[in-house]
Amino acid sequence: MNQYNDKRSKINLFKEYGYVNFEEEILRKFDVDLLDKESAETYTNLSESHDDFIKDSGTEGFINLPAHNKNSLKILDSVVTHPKIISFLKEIIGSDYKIWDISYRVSKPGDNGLYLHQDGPGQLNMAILLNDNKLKNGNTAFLSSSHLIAKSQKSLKLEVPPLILNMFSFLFDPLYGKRGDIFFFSNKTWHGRFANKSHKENKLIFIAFFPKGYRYNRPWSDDVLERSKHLAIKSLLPTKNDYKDAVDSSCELREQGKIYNHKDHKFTINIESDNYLKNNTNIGVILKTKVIFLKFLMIVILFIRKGYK
Ligand SMILES: O=C(O)CCC(=O)C(=O)O
Repeated sequence: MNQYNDKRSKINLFKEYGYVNFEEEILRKFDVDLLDKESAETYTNLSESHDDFIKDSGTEGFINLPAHNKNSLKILDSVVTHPKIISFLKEIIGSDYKIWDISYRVSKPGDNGLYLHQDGPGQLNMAILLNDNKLKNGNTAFLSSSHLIAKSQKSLKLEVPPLILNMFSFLFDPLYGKRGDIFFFSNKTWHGRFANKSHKENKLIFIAFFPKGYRYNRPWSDDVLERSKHLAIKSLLPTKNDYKDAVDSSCELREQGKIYNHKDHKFTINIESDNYLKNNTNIGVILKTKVIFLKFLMIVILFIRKGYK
């Protein structure tokens, strides 16, 4: 069962599956074209030795998009201040959130994909699709509803390698959509990336939102903050002071049971609590079966590796 034929509200779908395609016309075609064209140009011209260049298990791209692409801030401003997006964010992440990362990612033909993992607590990613993708090729893969599993993926030793993810791709659901779509996923949902066996690149922009009091990576430069000063997005871009006062959102917090809670936090932090999960959610038989099957595969891999030593 996946959500693509499910007609319930986006908020309810997100809470149940751990991801949702917004399927609303939020971005104008003109703006998507501009984002795509300028990001691709920056990526082509950026030196691989630049701090912002990403070369990571098959994906490439760069972080810190507004620092490189002067037009992007205005376009992203129109997305994150759209009333439908604001009401979704408020319900899912709480009323006081910040954007700590905006990156451009390209999965190239031949990319072998990315292992299944979780990210730090609270993180909510928005993806802007820069091409249609209705197949499983170079796009993010999700184990549906796995954000509702109380134990961490790490503690269950289920960080499945890309080979297994691709061999048993029917277990996972893709980040599906068409060019210009807005997609959200909880970074607690077990996710990785399908191999790119096509001849086309899969490109998107990731915007990483974090709830009040959390931080990630580094604050925005004075240059980006200055350029955003007449835009509403400015209040969402963390400064050096926000960085100083915040907790680093890392997987270690989850492993150590040190989740920072605030009364303004909502779903993305609530799902870090065993009590919340016990009282509000239910793990279905399909998910349980998939997890048991993945565990079995991981034991087989361990066994084979030992045999080769
Ligand atoms: O590249 C992707 O599709 C997934 C990226 C991802 O898993 C991550 O940034 O945590």
